[in-house]
Amino acid sequence: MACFAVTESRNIPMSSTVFVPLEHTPVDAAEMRRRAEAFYAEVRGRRSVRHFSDRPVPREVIENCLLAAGTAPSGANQQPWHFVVVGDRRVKRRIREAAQREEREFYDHRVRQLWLDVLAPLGTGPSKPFLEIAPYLIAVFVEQFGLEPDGTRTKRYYPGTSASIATGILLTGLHRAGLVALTYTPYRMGFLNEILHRPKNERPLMIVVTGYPADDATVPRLGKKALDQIATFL
Ligand code: IYR
Repeated sequence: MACFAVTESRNIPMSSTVFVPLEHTPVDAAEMRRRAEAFYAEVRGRRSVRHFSDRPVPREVIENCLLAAGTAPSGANQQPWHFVVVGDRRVKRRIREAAQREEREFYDHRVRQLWLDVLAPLGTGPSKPFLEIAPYLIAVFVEQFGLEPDGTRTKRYYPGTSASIATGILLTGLHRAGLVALTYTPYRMGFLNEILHRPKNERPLMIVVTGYPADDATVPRLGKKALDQIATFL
């Protein structure tokens, strides 16, 4: 039976959600400091890696990282994300070919000198061999709107924000598990819907390339901003 809260002027239907006690283990301040420090030490070692080994990765590791990603908060708890995990060689090859077509267009015609200057320190170019070498490509899709079987569109709240938070947790999980990853955004990504058979209410957000690093992997020497550059305490 529907439940109503009576206000002065109208009846507001209340959700039938069951509220349960929060499960939360209190931590004292010293332990909290230790944990926060340890977490920072752990995540500061994460790097975007473009040189992968083809060494296979246990599928359960990816499954657990995706379950962790799926715990992310989302607008109205709609969980507006979908992850397509590509391990199949032929599909990876098709993605590489399509992505390189887009990147050639980008690097040859679209990119402005300024952006080339910004990208230059990363050493990127139109060739993307890692898309075939890495054991898994995780294509992240954002559900932009709900699609009922009869074609009706329903609203999604903050879908891009929500899927991005989930992807952050995914990246942290992969790093924690001992893998490396790259957040790869081809210049245009529409080809991912076609190759991976995703419906038109889903927009590709990025490809998370993951696996073990190549033995001779290198990364650019880059810095991160200091705390006072990224945060203000009032
Ligand atoms: N998608 C291109 C260009 C590129 C864009 C950004 I923003 C980067 O941080 C890195 C690369 C490529 O991957 O080469």
